[in-house]
Amino acid sequence: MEPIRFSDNALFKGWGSPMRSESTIDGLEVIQGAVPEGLEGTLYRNGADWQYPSGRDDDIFIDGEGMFHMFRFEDGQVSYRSRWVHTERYEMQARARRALFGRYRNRYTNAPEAANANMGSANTTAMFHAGHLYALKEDDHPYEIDPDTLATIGRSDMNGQISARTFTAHPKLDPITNELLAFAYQARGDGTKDIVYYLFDKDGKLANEVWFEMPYAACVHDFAVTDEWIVFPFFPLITDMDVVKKGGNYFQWNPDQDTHIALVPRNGDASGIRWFKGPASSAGHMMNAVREGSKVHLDLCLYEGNCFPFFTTPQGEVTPPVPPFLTRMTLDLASNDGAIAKEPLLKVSCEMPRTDDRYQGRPYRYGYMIVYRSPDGSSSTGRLDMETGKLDVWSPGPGDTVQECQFVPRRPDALEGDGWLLVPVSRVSEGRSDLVVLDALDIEAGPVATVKLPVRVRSTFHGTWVSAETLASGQYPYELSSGSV
Ligand code: V55
Ligand code: FE
Repeated sequence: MEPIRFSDNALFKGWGSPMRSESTIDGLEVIQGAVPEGLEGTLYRNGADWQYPSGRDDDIFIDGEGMFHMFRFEDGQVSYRSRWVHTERYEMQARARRALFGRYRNRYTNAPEAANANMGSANTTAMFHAGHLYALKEDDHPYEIDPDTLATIGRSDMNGQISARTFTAHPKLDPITNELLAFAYQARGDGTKDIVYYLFDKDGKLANEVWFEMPYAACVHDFAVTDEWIVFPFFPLITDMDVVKKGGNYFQWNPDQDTHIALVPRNGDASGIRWFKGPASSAGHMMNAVREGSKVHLDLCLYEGNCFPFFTTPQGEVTPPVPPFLTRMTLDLASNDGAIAKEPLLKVSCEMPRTDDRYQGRPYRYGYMIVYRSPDGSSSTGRLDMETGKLDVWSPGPGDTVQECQFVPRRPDALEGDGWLLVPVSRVSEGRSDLVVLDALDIEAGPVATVKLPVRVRSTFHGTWVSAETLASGQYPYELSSGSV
């Protein structure tokens, strides 16, 4: 067999060094404070780890096999479990005892036996809808996961309802209506311009499906929703199949192409789509979208340039890294100029934006994010009051970093912002993690509980909270209360 040795890529050093192991820890130590009463349920997180060294020097952090994590809060205790997602590619590689998949999303660089395999690593997020839990990656169908054991149940087309070849890793679960809003891009295969918007009802039945074409074969990592319009941003990170077939990057940064935004009617069809455009820019993540009369506001972590410098230009140029800033893009349906207006919302750079999920697509007051303001490489959890512009910050300490937070309402009908923030903290110097519980009303007061992990939760991208009640019933019991705290 081939020796197991990872390359000198900085990805595999320090905090990023591959874990390649699964954990089961019942009753984690609570080293500070106490788990709040009423916090009963499971935080599911998904990330990437490295099953085998690729033997290449071009690995990127968004690749790697899905490692699915759960933190179960039950009667004041928290238990942790992590499991590989047993995708088709994970299973093939486990049998071969080596990497068979090459460059990110590029099947032309796979080992011959994997040339026609499904490419999905299921490494990006967790989704719970209509009683089912899934691990998602945007280039393949969902994989269903057992919510208690994290065993992989299998690849799912949701009862034959996903005719696209792919499915987003940024679905929007409306916890008020229990609808699932989702999409698939490059939906008829690698390099295709096809995109489809999917709306599923509370029981998981397909309720709307709108196919249309993107201006180019974009990377559509995230989207946003409102009560009437679904917002699809297209940034010029574009797939060129001639390049892919030669073993090149799956996406290339095209600064001479425009940013386009399509507004698709939430309950209508493709004839109602409206288009907007502006200069090249990019983003991974949307915080929210809201409709205000004839205007749709899209709040996102915007890069005035290329958000992924490892994707070069068609000329092979590496573009300089640019910081993401929370920005409001406004699209006016009453105007015919199709322009995108831009307004900065925060001077500090930030990523992984979240809200109280009950307010996705609805007028909202609070945003939560990872803020980058420390020269020492540490990061903090922020809460932005969109009404006053005030940013509250909780920092884990020098050198330590936070991962994306999860807002949990204190009660199903709590006011907006009244709840907890669950924050995975990377104790970089100690090579292990904590899970911190903040009171979302006062994050600067510091954690109400710090739950210690003896292991490293090395990288997670996104996740979701499933209360004990939701797990039992399959439905979210949340209600909208008017106003915020
Ligand atoms: C992104 C993340 C991905 C991916 C493509 O943040 C884009 C953007 C975690 O995986 O495959
Ligand atoms: Fe993402």
